[in-house]
Amino acid sequence: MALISIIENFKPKNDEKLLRRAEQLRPVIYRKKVKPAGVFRLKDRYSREIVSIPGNTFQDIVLGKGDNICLDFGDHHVGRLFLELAGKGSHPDAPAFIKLKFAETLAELSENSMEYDGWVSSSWIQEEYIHADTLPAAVSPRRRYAFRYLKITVIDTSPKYKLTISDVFINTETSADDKAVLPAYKGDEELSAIYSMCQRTIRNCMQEVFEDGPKRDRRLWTGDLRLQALANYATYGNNDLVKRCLYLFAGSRFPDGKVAACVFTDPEPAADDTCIYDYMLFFAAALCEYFEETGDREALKDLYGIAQEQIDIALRTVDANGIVHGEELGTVFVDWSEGLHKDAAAQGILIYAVGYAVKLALHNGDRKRAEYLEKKNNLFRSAARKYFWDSDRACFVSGGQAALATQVWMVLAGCASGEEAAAIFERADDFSCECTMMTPYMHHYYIMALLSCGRKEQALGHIRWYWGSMVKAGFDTCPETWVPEDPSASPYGGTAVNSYCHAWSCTPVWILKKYF
Ligand code: RAM
Repeated sequence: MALISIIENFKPKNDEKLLRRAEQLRPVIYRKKVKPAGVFRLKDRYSREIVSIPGNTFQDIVLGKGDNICLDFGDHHVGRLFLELAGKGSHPDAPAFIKLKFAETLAELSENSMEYDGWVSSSWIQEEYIHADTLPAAVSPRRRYAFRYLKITVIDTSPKYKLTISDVFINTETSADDKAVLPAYKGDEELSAIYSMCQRTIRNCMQEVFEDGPKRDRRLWTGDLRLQALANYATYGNNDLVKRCLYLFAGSRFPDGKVAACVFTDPEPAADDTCIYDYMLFFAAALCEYFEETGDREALKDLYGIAQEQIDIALRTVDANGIVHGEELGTVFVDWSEGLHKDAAAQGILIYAVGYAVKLALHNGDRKRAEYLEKKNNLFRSAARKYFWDSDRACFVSGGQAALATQVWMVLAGCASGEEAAAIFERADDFSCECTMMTPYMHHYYIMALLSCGRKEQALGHIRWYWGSMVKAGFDTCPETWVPEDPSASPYGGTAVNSYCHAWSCTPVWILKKYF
């Protein structure tokens, strides 16, 4: 499913006061110099075969036309590259022409970007062609990159000279303060490895906002923010960054008041003309959790009305049977899995979000609103039971399909609970076969559903199996989509644009500390 929304003449509704507050909360960026930890080359430019380099140093390698050299910076980093090139042989009589390929994973290093033909722009693929007219030359691409590996391929020098690399380093960037990081979760080897992969992920996505991924799209998404904030509370505790992002979403919205799925911050804050029904509703959850974490009354006062407005907008799409029609507002996302029938999940998401709006109302001393919403939720739950519960199969069915994502959202909405819900998840594998969940984002909600009905062991087992399989596959940070049985799955029509450091995927940092 391609997620592309274009609204002609879209003009976001901006609130200067809220945007000014967001600006005041712009974070400090911390920088650190990182040198390569290893060096190797690929047998051929796009080969997966690694050839080791004796001595493991780059300074002695002489590169001619067609040669490549790969630098391993030892871990995933976000930052800017500095490279010093020199000529070897006769005086250079032609420019050195090189290609830089930045890769978050080893597999990405061997991909040929020309073969990518998906619906997400190929301009995200991290590569640059550079001419050095004179040598020696200091080369520093203007773009910030997210990578562990760097491949330098020499497109050409000249018959008179070859190329050497005299120095190379990354100046890393993050708004996560390593000195302020909270103690790590102490688990066994497997859980500790999962924790540190997840912590690295949130760290590297913390920039001037919580970026979904520092490779792509490098910006703020509402649904991502809700989970990023949780991961942040358990690790770096940069609560002002969460606040800044909430104010950005509130400060630039759809003309009709909807919180956009995503907000651009440069050159000026501007809501994207994309509405995701689920994300719009999660604004209330993110605000509620932020308030519970910080007790920040200023934010509650400024943003409460906007959070409740999102709920009211969604309530207007509920039909006479008590069933919501989120698709009238924008995309109903739920997960990237192809073929997922989303009606029941949309109903569950509404009930779930209304639950947070109730809590928010109580935090704000708004009893009447809380009671009104509680009543609505009871109706929505009855409607969900009536339309989506299949008593023969003893599970929820949407459009004839009993997907695991459907069960998750119905349980999180309280449409089944206790033993009934637990019995559903005892058969989780059957539902998973019906439609495989594709993102760690959806797996997060699965874990939360398991915990809500007392299946703690299954939840921990699932963290070990799912996130553990990322560690086993060699990821330093969490990928945005991950299907252990199909490592090259991509919702975009090609893995070249997949992000391998995606903060919606790193919630075990929070889950492990809170529940285990
Ligand atoms: C992708 C990004 C982002 C997500 C949206 C729905 O573009 O991965 O994280 O929120 O999809």
